[in-house]
Order: sequence, then structure tokens, then C-alpha cells
Amino acid sequence: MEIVVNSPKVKYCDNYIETHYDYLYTKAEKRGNKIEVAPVTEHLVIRTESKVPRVGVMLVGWGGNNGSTFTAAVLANKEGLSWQTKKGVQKANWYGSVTQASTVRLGGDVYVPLGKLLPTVHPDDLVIDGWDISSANLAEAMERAQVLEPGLQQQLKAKMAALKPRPSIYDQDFIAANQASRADNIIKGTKLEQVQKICQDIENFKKKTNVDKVIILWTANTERFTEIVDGINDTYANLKLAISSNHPEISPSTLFAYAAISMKCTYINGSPQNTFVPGIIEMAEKNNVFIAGDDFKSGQTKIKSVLVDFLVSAGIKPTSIVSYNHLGNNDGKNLSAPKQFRSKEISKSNVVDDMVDSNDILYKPGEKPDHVVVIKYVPYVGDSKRAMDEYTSEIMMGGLNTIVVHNTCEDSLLATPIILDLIILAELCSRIHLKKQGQGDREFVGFHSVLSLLSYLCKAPLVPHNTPVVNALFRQRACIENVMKACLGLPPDSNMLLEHKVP
Ligand code: NAI
Ligand code: DG6
Repeated sequence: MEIVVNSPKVKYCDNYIETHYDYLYTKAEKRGNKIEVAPVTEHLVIRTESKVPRVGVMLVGWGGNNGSTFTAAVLANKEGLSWQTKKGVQKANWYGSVTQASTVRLGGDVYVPLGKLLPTVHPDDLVIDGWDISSANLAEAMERAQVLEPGLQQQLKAKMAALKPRPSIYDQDFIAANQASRADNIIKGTKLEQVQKICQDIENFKKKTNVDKVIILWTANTERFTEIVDGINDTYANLKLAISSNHPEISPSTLFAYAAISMKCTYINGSPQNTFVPGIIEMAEKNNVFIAGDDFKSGQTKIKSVLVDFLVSAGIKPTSIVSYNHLGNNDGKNLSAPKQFRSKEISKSNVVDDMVDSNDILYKPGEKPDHVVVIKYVPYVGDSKRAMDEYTSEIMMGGLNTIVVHNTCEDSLLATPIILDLIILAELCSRIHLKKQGQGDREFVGFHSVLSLLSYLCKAPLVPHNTPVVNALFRQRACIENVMKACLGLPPDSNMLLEHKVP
């Protein structure tokens, strides 16, 4: 179905859609006892390139549960596969993907798939490649992951067996020691040589497949946090020197991000570690390359960022949030090591800050709910993660409200559609350019290198320096939807429905 906007402010040109868009927002400032507020209108011209490029995706950690499940899901959907389960026949789908399986209200009761609002890459057209420290081919990786039904694995086996991860950068100091046994596919050499090899791999993939753009996404094991060291990774120039001198505090993921940016490829971090040290952020900004992350927001955190938003905006005060997880996949094994667990603990713990800070009736300055995160490795449950949360909140007159949630989530089946959305939306963002109206010949500019628009998909959203972090899920989703609507000259859905309320 085609969406055609009838408006004098929207032009469909050969190569792009152009809109003259009035961006309305409110400026508010506290001055002593007074709050000064003013509505602001910015008159923008927004151009969205309409030609969808051929996109290549290179996954770091390709042979893991997410990497193999993502690859299998792309193939299964492309080929329209179905397989027998004890409940009947199951067909491949993209449930859990906002771009493929969620809709947006245009007007009245007309809804369209979010991913169809603007021209976006079709999942079937993605070309996939990647790296892994384990040499298993993708069929072996899929079997090892124990995520997909045997009837589907069987049908995919031959195609998946032909896919083999490229050797990768392994540094025992950054992932858990318990991963050593699978590390048989490694790039040797100095850090500079390793970066050069990754750049050659990207170049080789581009040439081999003839893709127009390559997006690189880390779905490898969680690393420990990197120390931010003055003179080493604090600036782009220092990082460059530190790589040349083989400094030990530069992580494999930072080397991947460095290589990706130098090859002008968008780099997305699906794990919690601080790959994006200040030197990488500066490098991305200077090179005008997108970076996004951190850590896929899949199950427990997604619910948390809805529930706490609901409680705080209902005037109820969450005072204690306790989150237990147990899981038995290789991610859980890696996270059973203290330093890698710490990275995940940090990422999972800061996810309610913006909601708490928004309500000074409930919380004094600096006051936060107690928030505890526990993760345990229980091999038997495999990829079926169990997440148990207890939310205790103060209600009226000293009363207490306790909500307990038990969430059994097949981890990689939740993460895979998020990987797809990150790729599709990051690519779309690279085709959107804006300028203020009346700026004549002035160049259009793209979004900031730190692509905060992808916050919806990330537990610990990375945002440009000195800009707000939004964790509340529906605000994050509204951002994606409304930016896409703006590209079509359509207003955000205000939900006022005044057209039905005034006679
Ligand atoms: P996994 O352990 O099954 O896969 C990770 C893969 O990365 C393994 O095949 C491993 O050999 C490989 N690897 C490790 N270091 C590497 C390196 N330096 N270069 C290349 N490959 C490397 O884990 P899974 O379940 O696929 O998760 C991947 C990452 O995504 C983890 O960091 C996890 O914390 C994160 N994540 C997963 C979510 C989920 O719901 N599945 C949600 C949020 C984040
Ligand atoms: C333990 O929680 C393992 C983690 O890798 C999670 O499965 C993953 O980070 C998903 O977390 P969440 O909170 O988004 O469900």
C-alpha cells in the first residue's frame, strides 16, 4: 500500500520527499520562584532520500545466539518458511519488531505499519556477514544456540552451513575467562594490525556483495568496562596513538568501533560495555558517522521502562525495585563473571532515572528508589530467561503497593527483532537531512553522530553530550513515530481527538 500525503507543504521529487515542517515545542526556564514558558515554532525543511540502498550488515559475535537467530530469521522470512510444532504449523514472522510488526495511526482509524511510513530497507534484502572468535559455521552455531525449533533448523541447515564467521579480535582481559574454550578463530597481531584487518574485511565484504552501505553491530559477549584514562582514550588523537602503541586498555569493541568509523560505517553497540569512550565519540563526530547504543532493551527493562513511567506519572512513588534474572545461555555464562556482570548491572540500573527526576512531588532532589539487579547462570534453562521483579511503591497515607512480575522470555527471540529495527532505523536516519526554512543555499545537515533516536531499542541510550536521556518507553517510541511523520509533513498524534469532542 502506498501512502500519499496531500499537502502544499509536501513535495515528492525524483530522489527525495521534501516537507516544509513547523516543529512546535515549549521552552521553559526556572528563574527563582518563577517558571518562564514560551511556545516555540521552528520552520524546517526536511528531506528524506527515497531511494533505498542495498544494505550489508556485519555482526560482531555472528556465531552467538543472537547472531545465528538473526541470520536464520532473515532467511526464514525471506523464504516464507513454516514448520511443524506441537501446537500446529508455525510460519516465519517478525513479531517483536516495531518496524515490521507494529502500526502507527495516521488519522481516524487508518493505521499503517511503522516501517512503511517512509521508504525503508526490506529485511529480505539485507546481506549478512560478520566475525566471531568461535569458528563454528552458522548451522553449527544455530544448533548450539538451541533457540529455534528443529523443523526450522533442518530447513535452514544447508544455507546456514555455508556461512562462516571471519576471525575476530580476542582479548581475555575484556570478556569472561569462561569463554576461552570457544576462542579458536582469532586475528593475531598488534591492535593496529587488528584494526587494519577489520577494515580489510569491511572492504572485502563491500566488494564481494556490491552493497551500497555497511552497518556494523556488536552482538558479541559483554566486555568489562574500559577505564577512561587521560592521554589514552579521552580524545580521538590520543586513542589513535594508543592503538598504535598497542595500549592494553583499548577493548576489542572499541577497536571495532574505530575500524567501522574509519570506514564510514554506522556502528551499533548491542551490549552494555562502554565501547564509546570519549575518543570514539569525538572520532564519530569529526567523521560524521553514526554511532548508537548501548545494550538491546529486550524484556525485563522494557517492562520496567513502562511500569515505572506508569507509576510515577500516576503519582505513585516506587521506592524499591528488585530484579532477579536467571538464564542458561552463553550470555548468562559470560555474565557469571563479576566484571562482565558489573557492566550489565550498570546498564540495567539507570533505566528509571529520567522518570524519577521528572517528579519532585514524589522525590526530593537526588532521591532514588532502591534498585537491585541480580543475574544468575542456570545452564538448564538455556535461552529461556526468567526475570522476576518486585516493585514496591508508596501510595496514599503511607500505604504500600507491591507489584510482582514474572517474565519468561526467550532471550534471543526478543533480541533478534530489535537488531533488525536498529539496522533499519539507523539506515533510514542516514537518509534524512534538515535545515531551517529561509536558509537559501545553506547545506542540509543530518542527525548528530550520536543517534539518540534509537533510544527505544537500547537499555542505556547514548545521547549527544549535554542532551536529555529518555528511558520511558512510550516517549522513546513517540520520538521515532513523530520524526517519521515529520518527514511526511504530518503532525504528531496529540491524542486530543478534539475533532470528536467539539460539536
Ligand atoms: P552469545 O554468547 O550467544 O553470543 C556472543 C558471541 O560473541 C559468541 O558466539 C562469542 O563467541 C562471540 N564473541 C565474543 N567475543 C567476541 C569478539 N571479540 N569478537 C567476535 N565475536 C566474539 O550471546 P547472545 O545471547 O547472542 O548475546 C550477545 C550480546 O547481546 C551479549 O553481550 C548480551 O549481553 C547482549 N544482549 C542480549 C540480549 C538478549 O535478549 N539476548 C539483550 C540485551 C543485550
Ligand atoms: C541477563 O539479564 C542477561 C541479559 O543479557 C539480558 O537477557 C538482556 O540484557 C536483556 O535484558 P532486559 O532487561 O532488556 O530483558
